[in-house]
Amino acid sequence: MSSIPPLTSKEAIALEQHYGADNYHPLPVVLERGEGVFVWDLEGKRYYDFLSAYSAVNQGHCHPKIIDALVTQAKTLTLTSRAFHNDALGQFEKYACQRFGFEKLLPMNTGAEAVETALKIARKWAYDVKGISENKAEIIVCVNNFHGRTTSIISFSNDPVARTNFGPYTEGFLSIPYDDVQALETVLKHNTNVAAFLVEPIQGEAGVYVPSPDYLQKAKALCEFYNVLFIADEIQTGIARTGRLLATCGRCECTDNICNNTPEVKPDILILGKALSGGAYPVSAVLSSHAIMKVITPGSHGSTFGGNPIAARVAIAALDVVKHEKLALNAEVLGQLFREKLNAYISKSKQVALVRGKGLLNAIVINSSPESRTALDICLALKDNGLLAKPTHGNIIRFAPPLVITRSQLLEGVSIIIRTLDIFENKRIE
Ligand code: IF1
Repeated sequence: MSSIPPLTSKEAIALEQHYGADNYHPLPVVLERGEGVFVWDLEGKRYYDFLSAYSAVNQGHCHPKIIDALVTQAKTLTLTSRAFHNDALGQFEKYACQRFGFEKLLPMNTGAEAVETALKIARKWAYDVKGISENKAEIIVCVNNFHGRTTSIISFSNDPVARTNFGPYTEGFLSIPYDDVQALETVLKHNTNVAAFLVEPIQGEAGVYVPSPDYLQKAKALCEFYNVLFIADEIQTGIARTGRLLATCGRCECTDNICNNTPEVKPDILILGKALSGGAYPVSAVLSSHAIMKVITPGSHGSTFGGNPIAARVAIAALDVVKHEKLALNAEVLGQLFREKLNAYISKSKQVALVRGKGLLNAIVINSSPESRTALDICLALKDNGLLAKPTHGNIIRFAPPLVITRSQLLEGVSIIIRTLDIFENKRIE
């Protein structure tokens, strides 16, 4: 038995406010338990989780197969460091390489670490292979990107809250508008020192911004032409979230023809995190080819926890669940249904301007300023009505339920959303 007495939600929030750093502004709900698409607060109220821990819990909360893998391995061997081999890492590396269509995998823990790893690989490749002179390598990134919180990553963020007063910043990044092939071509033409182009297949934090259908394919072709590595950050879009195993569709797992309209774009470097573990454990990875990964040599990169046996077993189980439960297909089909239902609502709505997204990564844009608190107020009301979601800006709400959601659960979620939006329909719009 734990010696900590049970808390009310109010007490739990007060503890965090008193002892915790103030780096978040969570909705006032204290979650205690989760199962599938549902989470429960300390008072026993049940909610639909339409955030899925920012798409980490694609396989649903506490998926029994993933938790089994976690518990079994935790009772056997937890951590060896990479000073020794362990019997799980190689199996995970083989499984993931074959599944995603790559030759080599470098395991890390968090998304930001994997992004850092990809940037280090790209820079070293630029010097060792491409022949760029020392310290001159540049990496192209996009305006409104989100790739994590480390000092180097925030160095190329344009979000003032994430960036201001954390300098001095890491140099060597060139920023171009997202979804702008011309801008990419111009930078590539005028800079001979470019190592890589780092891009999110859909910009999540920017408000689930889906680029033009041929953007990634054209960007990849330009990168090939200029001998520049194409790095896809699929930490949020990967692992079936957008209706395919990867949003870049590196390996399509759908059994029918729903992917035929999407051209395959194979990144030179693929970054995965979040749902790679189904949210049960921090697991991230960078995948690439022999030719690129060979620039990493003993001692040049690593991590105490990266590639540990629990992470390896959990990731294999999490990827198995995606395949066996056909989560990509479910995300594709139910994502279409979600947008269809909300579009029908929007056609009669004065306050919701549009719904956009792919698979089960969607957002609604409200007719309100990005600085307003309308989206937050709607999320508070959604919470009262039993559905959890989070604004990305004052006027955008992201909806990303676990991909194990059923059709009837999705429809119930939609009806909660519509019922809640209706309450706001006649309120004054800021
Ligand atoms: C937070 C956003 C989501 C990511 C992409 C790398 C990372 C993330 C594309 C870093 C992380 C999270 C982190 C979370 C908020 C969240 C987020 F709203 F900020 F943009 F998901 F949409 N690349 N995204 O989305 O991965 O190091 O966190 O494991 O509070 O920072 P991480």
